[in-house]
Amino acid sequence: MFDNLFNKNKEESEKVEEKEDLQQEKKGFFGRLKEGLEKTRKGITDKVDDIIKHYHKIDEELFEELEEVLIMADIGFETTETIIENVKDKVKERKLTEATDVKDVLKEELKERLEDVEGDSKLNIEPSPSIILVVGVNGVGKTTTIGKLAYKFKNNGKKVLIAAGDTFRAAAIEQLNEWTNRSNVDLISHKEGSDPAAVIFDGVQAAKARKTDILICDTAGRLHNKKNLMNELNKIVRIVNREYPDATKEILLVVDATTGQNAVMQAKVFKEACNVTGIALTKLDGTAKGGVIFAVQSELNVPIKLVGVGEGINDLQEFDRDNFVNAIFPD
Ligand SMILES: Nc1nc2c(ncn2[C@@H]2O[C@H](COP(=O)(O)OP(=O)(O)O)[C@@H](O)[C@H]2O)c(=O)[nH]1
Ligand SMILES: [Mg+2]
Repeated sequence: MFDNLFNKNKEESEKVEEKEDLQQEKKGFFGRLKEGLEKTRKGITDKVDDIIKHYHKIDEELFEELEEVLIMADIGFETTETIIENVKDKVKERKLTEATDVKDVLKEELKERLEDVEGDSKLNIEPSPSIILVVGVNGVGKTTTIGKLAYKFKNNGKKVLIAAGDTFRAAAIEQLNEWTNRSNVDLISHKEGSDPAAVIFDGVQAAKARKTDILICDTAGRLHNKKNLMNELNKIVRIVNREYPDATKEILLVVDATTGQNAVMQAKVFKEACNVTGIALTKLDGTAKGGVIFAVQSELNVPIKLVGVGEGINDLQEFDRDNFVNAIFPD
């Protein structure tokens, strides 16, 4: 009888879990994004709303306060200046006078700023075979992003292989091993301290032999010696170009949104060293400084391709500028 009772409870708790999964599903991508951007939304929209309430009519001081909010949200000085100038122009052009009208113009302007970049916001993975080289300083979320990507690609029916190019710490290889076990994809690794370029070389040979669709390469990100790091990256890029000339290539730079303007600086350093083709902005869930996305994109002129909004395997999204701005400024 107790057994029965226990089983019944178990069944019920399984039902509850199923329901929670379903709710999670229903929340969907936009819901997840909105949740992930909650701090940024509070930092920007709530303050913008306060300003609008305070002013009623549009005037110069309103713009000054607006500017302050954008700078506080780490949109960056230059980018903020441009945004404010353009909003002012549009307000004038359209002969708007009510403070409440400013919000829509600002929203429109933010979307346009995110559009203003060369290149596509889709990852370069077609046609197969393709290779994604993931670069960025330590701790920004490279390995986590690779784990999430591998899972996503695998679920889309792709044949995925990962190369553990961060040979600097044994823990980095082990961490990748755990992610690959979760998504059931293969991993090419050497022992700690070995030559990262040799790992990538082996990864490419294995990808060819196994007819892999997408090879994702992790790399080390020690920035205390910028020159060495950049030499190492150059060597890896050379090997990839030589050994896998026909593969579709993506050099994905990962930057951490919680570091604010530092993310912009890091991105500039990496862009100098290799031909970065896309940016993944991580940890947006942990910061009110999500506005840094505007600074990164406009100051680098490299498209943002992915955003990380949590530590879970599903918390990586393809970047969509309309969704992003709508999540910060819900109607
Ligand atoms: N909250 C949050 N944490 C993240 C995100 N992406 C990565 N992390 C965490 O950031 C830490 C460093 O990530 P890791 O992938 O090891 O960085 P790496 O050194 O660049 O490979 C880990 O604790 C991750 O769980 C994200 O989008 N949101
Ligand atoms: Mg790592």
